[in-house]
Amino acid sequence: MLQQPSKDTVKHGLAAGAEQRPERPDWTIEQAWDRYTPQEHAVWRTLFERQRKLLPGRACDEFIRGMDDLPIGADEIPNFEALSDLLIKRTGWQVVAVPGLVPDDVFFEHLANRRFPAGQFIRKPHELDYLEEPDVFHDVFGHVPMLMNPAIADYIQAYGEGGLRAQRLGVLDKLARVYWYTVEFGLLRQPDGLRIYGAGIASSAAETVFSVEDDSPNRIRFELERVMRTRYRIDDFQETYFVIGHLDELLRLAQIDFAPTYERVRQAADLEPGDVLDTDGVITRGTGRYHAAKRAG
Ligand code: HBI
Ligand code: FE
Repeated sequence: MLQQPSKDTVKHGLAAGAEQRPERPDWTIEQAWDRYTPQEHAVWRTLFERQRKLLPGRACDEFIRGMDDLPIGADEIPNFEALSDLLIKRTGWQVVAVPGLVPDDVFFEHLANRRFPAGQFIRKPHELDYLEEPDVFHDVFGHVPMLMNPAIADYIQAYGEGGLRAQRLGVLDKLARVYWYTVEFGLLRQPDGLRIYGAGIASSAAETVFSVEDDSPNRIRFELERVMRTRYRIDDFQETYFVIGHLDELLRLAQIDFAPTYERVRQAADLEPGDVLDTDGVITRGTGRYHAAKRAG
């Protein structure tokens, strides 16, 4: 058996999904907001309060502002229609409910059309720190505030379009790494320090602190080809975080043709999550202590 991982992460594995048969071809379901129980709203509150204390000074300004502007609070699981009403005015995005992980092509099709598929369910009280599939807390608390930002909004749409292309080219694993190390686990260099913009971090109490304060992980300047070559961990904290200088960098990334980069990356060897290269723009060289201790058991 796998050891129970200690972090609140979600397993966004490749070729995911599909143990249930969808009723609709796009896999959406009703949110059925009225059917959440008081216990489910209470789980939301616990997670929300915990992150509310941790994120100021650790999450980027755009995340905090996005959260402030949205109808997201401690008291109840947000209503997707209310979120969509505001989001659509800001950046043209909507939030739709799905049962959990959906197949890659279905996921990309939604993103390409500015629909963010959010897990309808919420984790159980005994799963506060770890779950296998993205739930409403990860998807709404983690992702939706950044969808209020025009650069991220365009970037995630481009990822959906690029995902369909990458599938045809047989390089989806490479593109998925870019999503992972930006949208999910990205850090941003603000004038006042390194800040979180990735949803996988922002929805995790322990990784919120680990990613910006611990001396264990590497923090390396984001570089497209470098990131495409780098494997990632789905069941524990990242060994390396990639840092962008500005959210507009993602916009530029959304506009370039990845095809020549895929070709170069195909020729190059994959890198392990903790590798550091001479050519890297190293911001902090991690001690590796956390993962070394885990490997030692
Ligand atoms: N489905 N609901 C959901 N959320 C995801 O983040 C997701 C998914 N299906 C596939 C997937 N992610 C990844 O495999 C792609 O980003 C590559
Ligand atoms: Fe996610």
